[in-house]
Amino acid sequence: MSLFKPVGEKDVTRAIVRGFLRQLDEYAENDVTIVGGGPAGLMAGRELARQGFKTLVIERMNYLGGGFWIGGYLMNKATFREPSQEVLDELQVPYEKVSDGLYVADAPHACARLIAAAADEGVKFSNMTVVEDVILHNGRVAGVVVNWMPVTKLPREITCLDPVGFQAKLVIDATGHDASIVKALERRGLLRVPGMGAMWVERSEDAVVEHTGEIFPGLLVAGMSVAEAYGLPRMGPTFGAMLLSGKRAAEIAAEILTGARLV
Ligand code: 48H
Repeated sequence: MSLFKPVGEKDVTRAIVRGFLRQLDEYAENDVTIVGGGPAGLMAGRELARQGFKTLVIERMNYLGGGFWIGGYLMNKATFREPSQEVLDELQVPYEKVSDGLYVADAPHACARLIAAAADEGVKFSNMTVVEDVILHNGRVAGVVVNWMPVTKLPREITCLDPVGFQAKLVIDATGHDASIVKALERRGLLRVPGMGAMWVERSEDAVVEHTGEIFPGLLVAGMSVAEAYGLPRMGPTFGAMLLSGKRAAEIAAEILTGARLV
C-alpha cells in the first residue's frame, strides 16, 4: 500500500503542458506586462493584480526576486529608510530599527514575502523568458517581444529562431540596471538613456520615486531602471525606493488604464 495515489509520468507531463499553455494563451494579451521580477516589478505587480488588472511578470531567470535576496556585498540583510518600512508592515516582514529612520530586515524573508504577496493577488509569472524588444503600434508601446532565455545563449549558427509577441495595454520596465526596455527604444533613436549617476543615498531614493512613471507612450519605468533612464544617483543596498517606486508605477498605470489620467 503506497502513500501516494498512483499517477503516471504522462499525467505529470500533461498537467505541466496544459497548465502552461492555458496561461500562455490567456496572457498573450494582458493589461500590464511587467518586465523584471525584482522588488520594483513584484511590488508593482502585486498592487495592479489586487486591483483586478490582468498582470504578467516576465523574468529571464528561473527564480524571482532579482537583487532582493542579498542586500549588498554578499550579505543577506536589506535596509529600508523611513517611510518604506510601512511596506514591510503591510507584507508582514519582520525588521529591526537600526537608528532614526533606518531599518534592517532579512533579505530572503522580505523577498519571499513579496513574491508570495504578488502571487496571492493573482500575478502570473513567465520565467526563463527574455524580453528582447518592444511592439510599437502608431508610436505607442503595445507589448513585448520575447524568447526563451536558453535560446538567446545558443550560438547564432544553430538558433535562427524568431521570438513571439505578447500584447499589453501598458508595459513597465522593471529590469533594474539593465533598463532593457528603455534601451530597446534608445536603439531606435526614440529615447536617450544616460545611465545612472554615482552613489548618493540621500538624494537617490526620492528622485527615483519622483521620476517613476510613463517615459514613453505605453511604457512606464520603475525601480533602478528609473535611475538608468534619467541619470539619477544610485542608492546602493537600500531597498525602500524600489518598493515605493513599484507602488507608484502601479498607481500611475491604474490611472492610465481607468482613464483617470490624461495620456
Ligand atoms: C526579462 C529581465 C530582463 C529582460 C532584466 O535588478 P532588480 O532587482 O531590479 P529592481 O529595480 O527591482 O531593484 C534593484 C535592486 O535590486 C538594486 O539593484 C539596487 C537597489 N541597486 C542600487 C545600486 O546602487 O546598485 O531586478 C530586475 C530583474 C532581474 O531579475 C533580471 O533578471 C530581470 O529584471 N531582467 N527579465 N527580460 N530583458 N532584463
